[in-house]
Formats: sequence, structure tokens, C-alpha cells
Amino acid sequence: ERRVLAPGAVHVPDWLDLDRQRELVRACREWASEGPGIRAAVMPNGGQMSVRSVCLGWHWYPYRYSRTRDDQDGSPVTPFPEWLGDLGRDAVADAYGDPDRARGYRPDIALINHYDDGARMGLHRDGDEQSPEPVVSLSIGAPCLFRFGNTENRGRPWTDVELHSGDLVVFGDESRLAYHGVPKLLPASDLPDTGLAAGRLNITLRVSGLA
Ligand code: MD3
Ligand code: FE
Repeated sequence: ERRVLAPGAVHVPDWLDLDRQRELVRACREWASEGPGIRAAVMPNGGQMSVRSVCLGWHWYPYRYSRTRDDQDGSPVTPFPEWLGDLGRDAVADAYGDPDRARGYRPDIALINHYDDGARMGLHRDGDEQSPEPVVSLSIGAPCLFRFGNTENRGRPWTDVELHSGDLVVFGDESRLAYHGVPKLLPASDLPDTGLAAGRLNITLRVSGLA
């Protein structure tokens, strides 16, 4: 099942089977334990983000990318593994129903966000990548309310969508620079046993366009 949210934005509910979700949780636990660990980024105004995150390939901190964790201990970022790029290509092919569209898709960044019950992400645009290639979003664990806005401003119109464990969303074309956010997690009942103890995991794959 594919749901087109807007031109270039496609939601594929339950795309990841349970084995894939468990494999990703295991990998994220490993990545989160390397170096300085999984941390909440600090905004230029001094405020801390409520999600905790870890990056592969390129390290993001507000609002730039670096090969080293410049806002933490300066250590080199964890490499982006080839198998994750393969997963991203499969995701783009399935979401757009077009293997040709996916053939040249080579993500080199993964941003892994963990939300605990109170965490949220305000409406923002992802503009730090130099490439217009799509963003692949994978959700695991507790469901959330995802707000998909317009490309002009933080206001209406927006569409509220529930994202559940295993869901894929691909954001490309005209939707690549749309405002979006996560107003809240939703009550978790009957969650699949992914190995995630609590909260929600979101993995986004991106193309940096950086050398
Ligand atoms: C729409 N993450 O990491 S994923 C982020 O669920 C981020 O953790 C949210 O926003 C999360 O930047 C939302 C969905 C998402 C990701 C990137 C997008 C939607 C997007 C880029 C462009 C448009
Ligand atoms: Fe974002």
C-alpha cells in the first residue's frame, strides 16, 4: 500500500518486516554505544533538543554537517555502511514504484533519532544537505503524530499522519523542502517486539552532496 501525501511524498505503511526492524534496532543500539554515545543536540540559543540522536557518515549539529563530532568530543563520525545504502535504494524504488528512479540513489548520511515519551520535534525544514535527492524515513517502536506542512512557512495547510512501527516515508521532489515535525508520540499498544525497550526510533537516510 502506497499513500501519496503530496507530490514526491509517499507513505508506505508497514514496509519493514519484523526481522528488518529487529536488525535495525540492534544496529542502532551498537551505533548509539560508540564514542560519545547518543546525545541531544544543543541549539544556538542554548536549548537542548528533546530527541537524542546519533549520525553515520556525516555528523549533524545545528545547522551543519561535519566528518567529526565537532560539538562533542571531536571524534570521527561512524561510517555509513553499504547495506544501509542498499536499504535506502529499495525504499525509494518501492515508494516511487520506479526502480529507475532509485538506481542512482546513494545516501551517505543516516540520522538516527530516539524519542522518549515527552520528546517532540518542532516544524522545520531539512536544508543542510547540498543535494535535492530524497530523504528516506523509517520508523520503529511507538507510533507518533507526524505533521507534514507546506513549503512556504510553519503555518497551515498541513496534514497530520500517524507513523507506526515499520512505516516508510520518502520525501523528494517538491516535498523535499517542506516543513515537517513530530508534535507528539502516541500511546503504544500491541507494539511488535522489535527489541526497542521504549519510545520511538526514526532513521533518516540522506544524500549530503558534500565532498
Ligand atoms: C520531509 N525527523 O530528522 S522523519 C529529521 O520522525 C526529522 O524523527 C522526524 O524531521 C522524525 O530531520 C521526521 C520525516 C521526515 C524527514 C525528513 C524530511 C520528513 C521530511 C525532509 C523533507 C521533508
Ligand atoms: Fe526533518
